[in-house]
This record gives sequence, structure tokens and C-alpha cells, in this order.
Amino acid sequence: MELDKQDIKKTVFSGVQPSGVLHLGNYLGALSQWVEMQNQYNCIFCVVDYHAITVKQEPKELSRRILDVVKIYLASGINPEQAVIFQQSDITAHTELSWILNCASARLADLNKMTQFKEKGAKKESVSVGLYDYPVLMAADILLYNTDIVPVGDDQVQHVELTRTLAERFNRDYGQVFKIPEASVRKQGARIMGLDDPSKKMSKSASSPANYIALTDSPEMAAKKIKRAVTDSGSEIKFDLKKKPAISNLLVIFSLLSGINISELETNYKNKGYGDLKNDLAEEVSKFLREFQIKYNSFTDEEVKRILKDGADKIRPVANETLRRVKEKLGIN
Ligand code: ATP
Ligand code: LTN
Repeated sequence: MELDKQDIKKTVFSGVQPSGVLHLGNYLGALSQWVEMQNQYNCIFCVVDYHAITVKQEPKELSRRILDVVKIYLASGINPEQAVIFQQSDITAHTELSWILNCASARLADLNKMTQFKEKGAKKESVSVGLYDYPVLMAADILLYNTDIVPVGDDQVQHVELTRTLAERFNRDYGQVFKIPEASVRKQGARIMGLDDPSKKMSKSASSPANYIALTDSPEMAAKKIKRAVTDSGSEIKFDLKKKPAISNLLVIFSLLSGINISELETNYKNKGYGDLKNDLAEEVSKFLREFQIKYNSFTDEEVKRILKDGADKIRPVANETLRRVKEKLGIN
């Protein structure tokens, strides 16, 4: 029997939280990778709203952001004809499997190792149980779809490793159900650093908007942020993560947006200064945002709602089938 090509394609799954503005780090570390993958793989991209509510959200704003994240996916180049786009809370199997993994696979000792929780939880006075349990829900997201590859920025690799541990433990203790996924991280761009502090990743939860370029920043504002970005001592334009972390970060952003590799950029700026690099990068970023925002503004809420509904309807049977097999193994079917 001849195999249908569709059957041998690997499955890719990833998601973004609708919990704040998305920034250039999200685009370069995650979304641009997704776009490259959609021609080659079965791609499933989720808006993880249940993850977003692990910290308090304003309900009206959350509803708005769910649609906006989908518009960001579309403007980045995700094609809903090729990839499935859906909202996590539309498929109840996510929370069901998460509870089951909480009981059957996840251990306190696993979750206590999660650095993201240590960083995010430590800053707050009152921390939800959901924030602690966040990686288990993420494991459920991934495992429901027999995922092979999870394209993420490097801050999420530990969560994908945990997913593998939970899947292997379940398979060992109850019988084979889950495929073991792998994280896919860009060689360059897996960790875009803050413009105001190149020792920390660009983050929407940064205390100052000077840290990040939001995908919805006006091109003028973005150009200003680039020009005000901190630089390193010396004047040479050279990729050197130890001695020149700020300039290296600007070079990575420039290279990914322009398609010019870093050594070529170094040559181009050999006899030039930081100011020249910043001016040209500001131009490049503004151009990128201008084109991005034209696409972003071209989608209506109605279109987006339709895409989310179609996506969930298409993919729900896969999730339900995995959940059925899990329940069967546990004796609760
Ligand atoms: P933040 O810390 O900015 O609040 P997050 O990591 O919780 O963000 P998400 O918006 O859910 O945020 O992340 C979406 C994707 O973007 C993930 O795959 C994440 O690894 C990636 N990502 C986030 N920040 C960066 C960055 N600075 N560089 C590269 N990838 C990033
Ligand atoms: N934790 C991720 C978002 C996320 C995710 C997923 C990513 C939730 N479920 C499944 C990949 C696969 C983050 O980026 N903060």
C-alpha cells in the first residue's frame, strides 16, 4: 500500500500566550520558525489562553488579545489553509489531560526545578497554583497531538524536556500512548536580549517598554528604541557575546531581519561606528514593522473567529482520541 504523503509528515505544535504585547523576540525566536515549518510539516499553532490566566488578566482585554494574537500569527505568515490555528480553551481535552498528568506523571520534584516559575513566581506576593502547574498544561498541549517537534525560544526548552519526562513516565507506568517530542530552537535568535539590558531576554513583562520592540509599536517609536539601545565599551562592530553582548544582540536582530549573515555585516561595518549600525538597523526594523502592520491591520475579528472555530473543529478529534487512549490505560474510560 502506498503511504499518503500527509501520513508521513511530522507534526509541529507550538503556542503563544495572549498575555501582553508580542515583541520582536517572540517573532524571531518562535513565530518566524513556525512560518518556515508550515510547508514541510503538519503544523498546529495554539493561542494558549488557559496559560495566560495563570496570572490575573482583565477579562475584556484578554478577549481582545486572543484575537490579536491570531492576527499576529497571520501577519507573520502563518497560513490557515496550511496550518491549524486554534484557541486552547476550545478543546476541553487540554485541561482534562493536564489533570491526569498531574496525578499520573508529574511530581513536585519535577516542577520545583522549573526556572521560569522560580523567576516569575518569586517576584509576586500571591502566586496561583496554576502558575506552578503551568508546565504540566503545556505538556498536555503538546502530547495530545502526537507532536514530533516543538519550535520555541530557548526559555521554553526546559518545559519541553519536562514534557518528555512526563510522557516517558506515563508510557512506562501505564503502557505506550505518547510520542516523545523534541524542542526546536533557532541557532540564532533563540534568545533575543533586552535593548536596555543585554544580560536579560527581551520580555513583554520587562519593567520598561525600552526593553522590547512590540510588533505593534509604530515604526517611528521602534526606530527611537533602537537608537537608544545600550551599547558596549569600545567602538568596533564585532559579534562577541562575552565582550560585546549589546552589539551582538543588535547584529543578530539585523541579520535575521535582513537575511545578511553576521560575518558579512561585520565586514560592512568595519570602518563604521555604533551610530551607523543603529541607524541602519532602525531603518530595517521600521521597514519590517511597516509591512507587518499593514498585514496585521488587514484581518477582521470575524475572519479570525472563523479561523479559530474551523481550527478547533478540525483538530478536536485528534485530541479526543489521545485522551480516550489515556483514559483506557488508566481504567477510567
Ligand atoms: P515573556 O517572558 O516575554 O513575558 P513568555 O516567554 O512568557 O514571555 P510567550 O509570549 O508565551 O512568552 O512566548 C512565545 C514564544 O516566544 C515562546 O516560544 C518563547 O520561547 C519565545 N520567546 C519569548 N521571548 C523570547 C526572546 N527574547 N527571544 C527569543 N524567543 C523568545
Ligand atoms: N509556555 C509557552 C507557551 C506554550 C507552549 C505550549 C509552547 C503553552 N503551551 C505548547 C509550545 C508548546 C511560552 O511560550 N511561554
